[in-house]
Amino acid sequence: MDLAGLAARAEGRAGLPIRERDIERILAALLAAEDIWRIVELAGVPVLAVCAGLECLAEAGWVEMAGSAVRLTPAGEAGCARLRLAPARTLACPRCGGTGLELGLLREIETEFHRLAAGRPDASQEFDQGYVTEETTIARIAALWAKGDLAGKDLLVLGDDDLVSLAAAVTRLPRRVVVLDADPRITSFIAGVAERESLAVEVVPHDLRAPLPPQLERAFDTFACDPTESLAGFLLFAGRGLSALRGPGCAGYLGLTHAEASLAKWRAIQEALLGWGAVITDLRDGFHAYVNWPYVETMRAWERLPVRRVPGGLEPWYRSALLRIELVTEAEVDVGPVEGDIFVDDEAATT
Ligand code: SPD
Repeated sequence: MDLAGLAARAEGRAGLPIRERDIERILAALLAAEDIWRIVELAGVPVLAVCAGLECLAEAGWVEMAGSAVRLTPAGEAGCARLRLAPARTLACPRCGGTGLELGLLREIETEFHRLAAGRPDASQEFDQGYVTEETTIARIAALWAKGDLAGKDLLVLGDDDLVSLAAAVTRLPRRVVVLDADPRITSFIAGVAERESLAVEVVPHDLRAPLPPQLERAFDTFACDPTESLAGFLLFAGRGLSALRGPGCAGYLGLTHAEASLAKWRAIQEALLGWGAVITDLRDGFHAYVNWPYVETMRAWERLPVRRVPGGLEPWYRSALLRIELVTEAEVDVGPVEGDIFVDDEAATT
């Protein structure tokens, strides 16, 4: 089998960058799993690239679909052995789940946060929402704290279906917490909980396609967000966040997947961040785990899946890296108002 040729065929079909190494990753995932969502997670390749790769592998006789399972055929198994491919492994630490953080000091906060988050709004497709597990939100807070970006700092949260603003405020560590969101269900939920629980959270209804209100520019030490993953959407969130920072030494936290972002997109993002005066200081792949959202059957990738199965149970398949960036110069961001859809590009799968 010519993997490079197969990758080129898959790339032509999907209209996405797909390399020989991506096909190897898909094969390694197939050696470890038969469930399509687990294959996507283990492969670490955009969902739509996995779909195109599996289609081409099936045409080559290496893969077959059996009910809801996706399997290597005997020819595929023999081919993987010839290529000396090993089953994909996460090898995540069982104690921290791969975050690298000990949450001991935050366990009480986590219990409190579960109580505050009860009754939260469902993830809405209109805003490309899909929130992280509550343990992940607490781990994100722990990451900010451990890096000195939480205690005594002014924190801006841009888009907050993850309820980071509430988790931050409940620690009573930040000096100020401001949250922006375009979804009125999210802003009223956060404002309601904050008022009921006497938490200092300032809630500002705001659509990030518009520049920040002037009083929020250059006013924060830290920003946090989990952007939509189209290149334009991701850079919009990152650019608005950077323009909210006071200057060098201030930091931003973002989530970035492999499920909707090829390494070509990762590169474009990293180039933009460098150009804006920021560097990536920390990158923890697979840090964020997401709760399965309720609109799988209407999301963009559904029709292209080789087997259509709604992810079951509580086991997350959608994960993202935690990126911490820090300004080393004044932010040099010039992102004006944006119109129209910010959620879809060629690699978007879950919008
Ligand atoms: N569309 C459902 C999943 C949305 C998750 N958004 C966060 C992506 C990580 N940046």
